[in-house]
Amino acid sequence: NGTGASTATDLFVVNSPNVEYTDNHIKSKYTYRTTSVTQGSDGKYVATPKETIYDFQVDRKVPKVGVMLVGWGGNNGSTVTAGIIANRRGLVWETREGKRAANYYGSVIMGSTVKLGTDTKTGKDINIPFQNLLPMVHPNDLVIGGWDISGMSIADAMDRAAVLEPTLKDLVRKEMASMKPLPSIYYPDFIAANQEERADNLIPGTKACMAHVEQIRKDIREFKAANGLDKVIVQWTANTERFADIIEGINDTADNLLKAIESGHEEVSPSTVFAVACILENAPFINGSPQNTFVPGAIQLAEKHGSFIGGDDFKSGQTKMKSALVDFLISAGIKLTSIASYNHLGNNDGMNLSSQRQFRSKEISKSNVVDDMVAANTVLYKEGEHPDHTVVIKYMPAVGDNKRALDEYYAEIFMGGHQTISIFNVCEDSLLASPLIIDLVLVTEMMTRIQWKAHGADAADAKYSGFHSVLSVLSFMLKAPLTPPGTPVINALAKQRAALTNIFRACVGLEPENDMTLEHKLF
Ligand code: NAI
Ligand code: DG6
Repeated sequence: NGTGASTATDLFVVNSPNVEYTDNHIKSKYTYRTTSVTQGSDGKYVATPKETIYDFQVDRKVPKVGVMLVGWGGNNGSTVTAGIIANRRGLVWETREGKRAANYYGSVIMGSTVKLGTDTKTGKDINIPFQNLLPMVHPNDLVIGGWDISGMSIADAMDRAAVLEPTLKDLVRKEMASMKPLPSIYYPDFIAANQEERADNLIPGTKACMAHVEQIRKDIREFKAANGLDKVIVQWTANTERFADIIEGINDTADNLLKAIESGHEEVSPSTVFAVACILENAPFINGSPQNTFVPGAIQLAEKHGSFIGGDDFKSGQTKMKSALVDFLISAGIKLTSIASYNHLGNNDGMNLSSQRQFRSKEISKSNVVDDMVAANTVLYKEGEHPDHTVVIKYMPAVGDNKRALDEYYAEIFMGGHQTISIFNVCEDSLLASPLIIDLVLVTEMMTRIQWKAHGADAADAKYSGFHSVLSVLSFMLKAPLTPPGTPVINALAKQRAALTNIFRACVGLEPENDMTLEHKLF
């Protein structure tokens, strides 16, 4: 139990013989119900209901948590920092539309609710804030730090980002002026050449080496000690890098990756060096950008050390809309035939992405987001058939962080007809990404306090384990969800949210939200 730990006050208790509350834990015995399917030689499926019983154990002590952002001085880094300070201090500021108060809109954990159940008297749904489903860390309590290759204070970085209202910036500037990013590693070949000018805060060396890994580990340890933290979670919100080549003997296994870092191989990216340092330090590491930070060797290393990793690429506006809309169209039986996704933006992210190799990383992560929904509908799509899908990104300095995203969805409807849906989405990119950064921290931290074991004959001897190192439960917030090797990727937004909600519900012994509402249908 660390310095700042506190026990969360529960908003509800579960009244069930399968749930036990102790001072330190919530324990649940949970029956996981699935359906096993086999196909006979006649082509007929046989579906067999299956039950697996798990014991879950949730640590109720809420730890004191630090977040270290790689790319702290960027638009996302400075905006999320100002946002947390504003919330912590309950700030209110003037805008031309009147007063505005700090909020956590856009955070699924802080801004949305989940159904707890149905009121016995009125029959109405009782909904509670998502944050109260389990004893979670409050974002106001997060201690923020991080690295940036640009040495600007986070206050100056906030001005450079040009995202927040001047009146709000004035209220947080003093506190943020004392926040200085730690020097970082810069291997120029991985990000656009147009970023060179801001690289003035560097750890010496321009390719991977163990000294870089050790420096990052030391930074994490020192940040933890200086702030009396129980845990540190690290997130990459730095520039999009180009993809690293996957090379046999270099980054294909954990041992090879460590050797490649030792020998200074040029194909190891800065983000992979950060990931390796975090894995070795047992600090969860989340990749908010699209590049393949988690080369096979990095995933294997995380598995070996039981360290949590998650990624890739924050799913903020255009793609979040896409993973909801495509789910709607295809699950409604409408045959989506093409998606044209265009956007332009004028912030530093846009400038970096104006370089082809960095754009390519983003193009990949933005393009694969409908695959599972298409593959699941064998009525509309033949095997291998796929809607056309184009992704265009243009750098337009004048619009700054106010990204414009235009999408055209073209579909085939009943009897050869067509439906065209056009979307024009305009908003500050960093104001969408910041709450995701918070959600990723809160959920990741929570996952470090959930353990499970199979409930069987030898259950008494069985030890609890953590979830798999690759936290696919974070996928609601990410464009190209990383999943444990060999497991399916789910992009459909509603399924991603259901997985998150229902895993949390299982931990307190509640059934999944099934939306059948039979109580209102069978009288
Ligand atoms: P930004 O360009 O404003 O910030 C990136 C920061 O990273 C810069 O301050 C830069 O100096 C720093 N940096 C670059 N390489 C570094 C390194 N090796 N170590 C430490 N710092 C380094 O970009 P922004 O808008 O904050 O976005 C950050 C990342 O998040 C980008 O990769 C972007 O593609 C990704 N992203 C952003 C979304 C959004 O809605 N804003 C959504 C999805 C992903
Ligand atoms: C332009 O596409 C810049 C990108 O960094 C995006 O703004 C970012 O990836 C968010 O994309 P989306 O599709 O989730 O809105």
